[in-house]
Amino acid sequence: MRVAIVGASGAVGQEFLRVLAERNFPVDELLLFGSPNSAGRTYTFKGRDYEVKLLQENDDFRGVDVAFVSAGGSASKRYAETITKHGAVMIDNSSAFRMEDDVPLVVPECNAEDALTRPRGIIANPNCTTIIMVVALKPIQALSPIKRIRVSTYQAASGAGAAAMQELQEQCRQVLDGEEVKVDKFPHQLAFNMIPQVDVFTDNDYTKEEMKMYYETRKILHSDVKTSASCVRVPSLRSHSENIWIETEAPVSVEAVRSALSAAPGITLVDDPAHGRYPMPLESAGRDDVYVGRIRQDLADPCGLTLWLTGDQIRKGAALNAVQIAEYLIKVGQLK
Ligand code: 2RA
Repeated sequence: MRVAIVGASGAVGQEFLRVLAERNFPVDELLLFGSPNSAGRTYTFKGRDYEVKLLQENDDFRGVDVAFVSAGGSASKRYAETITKHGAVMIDNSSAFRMEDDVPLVVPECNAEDALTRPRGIIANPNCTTIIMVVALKPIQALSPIKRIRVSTYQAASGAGAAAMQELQEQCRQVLDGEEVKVDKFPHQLAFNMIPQVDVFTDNDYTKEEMKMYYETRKILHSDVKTSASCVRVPSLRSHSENIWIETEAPVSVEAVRSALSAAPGITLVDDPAHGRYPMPLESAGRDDVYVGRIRQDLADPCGLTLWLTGDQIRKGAALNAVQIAEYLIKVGQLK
């Protein structure tokens, strides 16, 4: 298979290389693309060096079977035609196409079949916070439809990219060394702080990140569920966390939820409060699964449940989810 990675130097681009190698994805030929800043760099994949080519409007994607794209929304929009015109399946990590009717928005554990119909050759990867939430909610939805979701996120620096992770580490050092703290990738100092803003504010005073959770969840779960999200950037390095309150149509017991989640793909249940066992971002960082715990009845709502989860934003929240979509297409014979 001819595989392309667009945005190869970014945090997600680098994770694509690791995930493809670890999962032994059938790569016969690999092409790396990037901006003028990253063109010319070399990266190693399975012992071979590959040079990043400049992404431009030409025929470089002729013969490419699948392109994993993570270079930002404007690059995705600008180069979608270039990437797909010779038949490549474009799996796009940006928000550019997620809510378009003719672009499926896919989390394989929830709606893999949606990937089969893609008139524009594009499949969108949802936002990381949505992905890790719906993986945990899908098995509960099968017990009783979910009417309402309230969620507070605790998002790691990794969500803002590799340079932002670096900035958090630098800021920590600057604080500890008594130096001036430099702020560039975040709206405020993140070190020893929390910022109740991820992405920009929209007209209703929710941020774009919060509205993504509202709209994307409905599209993936094929449901008119309403989600009210508060998204917060916290000073952890990678792996997002979420506290979720859901309201189901009929009451669902904690035991039924635990057993559904234990049997569900992509989830590790860590829910043993008596022994202080619950998911934490340090433990889920670098791992594939979404970790779920603290499952309990909502004291304020007889049809309500509360749960806590952590999931690696770069992995399941981005690169791994995209690769799993491609693996599904191979399984059903839509990618050779
Ligand atoms: C963030 N969700 O954490 C974003 C990345 N897609 O900033």
